[in-house]
Amino acid sequence: MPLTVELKTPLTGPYKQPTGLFINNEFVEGVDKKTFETINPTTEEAICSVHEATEKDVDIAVAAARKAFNGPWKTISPQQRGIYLTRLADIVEKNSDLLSAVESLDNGKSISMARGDVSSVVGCIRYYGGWADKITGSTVETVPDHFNYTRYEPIGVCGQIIPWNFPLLMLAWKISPALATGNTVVLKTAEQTPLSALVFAQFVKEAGFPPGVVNIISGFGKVAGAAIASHMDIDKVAFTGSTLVGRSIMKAAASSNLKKVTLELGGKSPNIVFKDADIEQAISWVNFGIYYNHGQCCCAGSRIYVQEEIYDKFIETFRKRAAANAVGDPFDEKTFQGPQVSQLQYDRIMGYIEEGKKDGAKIEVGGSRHGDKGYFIQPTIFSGVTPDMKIMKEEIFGPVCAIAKFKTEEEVIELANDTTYGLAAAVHTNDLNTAIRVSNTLKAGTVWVNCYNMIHHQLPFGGYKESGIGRELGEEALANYTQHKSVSIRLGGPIF
Ligand code: TXE
Repeated sequence: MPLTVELKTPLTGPYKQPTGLFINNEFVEGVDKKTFETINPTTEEAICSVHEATEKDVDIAVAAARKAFNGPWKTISPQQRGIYLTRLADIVEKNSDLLSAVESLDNGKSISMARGDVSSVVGCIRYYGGWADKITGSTVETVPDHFNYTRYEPIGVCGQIIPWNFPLLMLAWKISPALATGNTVVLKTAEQTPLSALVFAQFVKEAGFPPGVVNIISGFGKVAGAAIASHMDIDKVAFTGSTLVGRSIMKAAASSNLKKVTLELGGKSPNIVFKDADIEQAISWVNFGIYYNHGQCCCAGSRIYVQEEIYDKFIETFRKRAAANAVGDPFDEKTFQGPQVSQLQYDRIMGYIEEGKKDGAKIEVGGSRHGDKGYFIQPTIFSGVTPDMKIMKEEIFGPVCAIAKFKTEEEVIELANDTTYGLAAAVHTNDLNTAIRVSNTLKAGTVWVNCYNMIHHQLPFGGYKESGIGRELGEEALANYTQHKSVSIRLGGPIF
């Protein structure tokens, strides 16, 4: 199979799509010459095939990353690392239209959201480019005849496994802090969405990164993903995906070489609306909180708690708002919600909708397929949902939310924290005291007040409880990609 195919998108016209595995700055075939198709979720038809990595290819990519880590990458100054990253950000920015269009084609997200993603990708890479030469240790006074200092050293070869909901953005979140701190990477994309990362890979080479520093492979979780998690020469694995697979990654890391592990997993985030909130504003954010990216967000505000005094008015207005969300062709500029990413995700979500109906929750709006082609699901609201119902407990990862009413602040805090997850939460109120009191009590890595989904690369992001381990973004992510070394020098004086 060729290493490049000609594809076209409605916005860019024809373009050259790489299909190979990106190892050592070149696109190559897999050792076993396997390929797999990627499906357009809007049409349910194959877009093209890409080369598939197996364990043998993971070995080759890891060897390339190791060689680069021990060789050229080690001798490059932190400032130069930053220059590579900022140059990469500039090239990505210049190619925003192409990257956004490929993202919409392969993932199904609306073009306006894809553009937002690419703009965040640029911001994230540039931000970590700025960090590269500002990673400093400290001197520590212990006793007078010792001079002590600490250093932050790169961990080594990092394996990174990303999901399909934000293919380019997850790539940027993973590689940027890893490269800024001097690591090399082998990143596996999700099997549903390999295309945009392969277009991006060309820009890595163009930005001047030495061969082997960034390796990007397409492949399946159980084969290439599992090979990364259990590899004896990978020093750290970073994973974003389901809690189920997160556990298996941790087990594989533990039973191989005890590589460092960071995990960004699922969520079932509460979105709390107090009676004193600006109700129109709150509904806009609640709508954005659950339906943004078609509900395919780890931090989606999928449990909505509304204080009883405003419950009926809230439902009535929110129902109209959700029904008005434009669902359809991702390349239509007006579209807010495109198709779900795959048949499998479509079936999972429809299964949850059936569960909700069976359990006796009330459908306020939606609940069915949208159209007759593509994996489209109507924006769906369930009201009167009780804590024991599956749709209140489990991550649905689609355009479906569960609403319940509450009486008091104490009650809603208990309800909000009654989950095994802890990724995000939101509070809508005009009372500053309530906002701060509740935010500080919620067990979640991020709390938004009077807004939702306002993720920014300068702020750490990650989960309490079973939503993950470690933090991505912000200064905190640098700690996930460095080893801290203490050096203690005896300056003479008496020996004990
Ligand atoms: O995830 P998987 P799936 C949640 C969401 C969704 C559910 C299932 O609830 O409905 O997970 O989605 C790779 N060893 N999230 O099945 O399987 C896989 O190839 C190593 C939340 O798509 O976890 C892909 O690259 N890797 C989430 C990545 O893991 C393995 C985003 C994610 O796939 C592997 C996505 C294995 N054994 C889904 N099995 C979030 N936190 O944002 C799979 N993979």
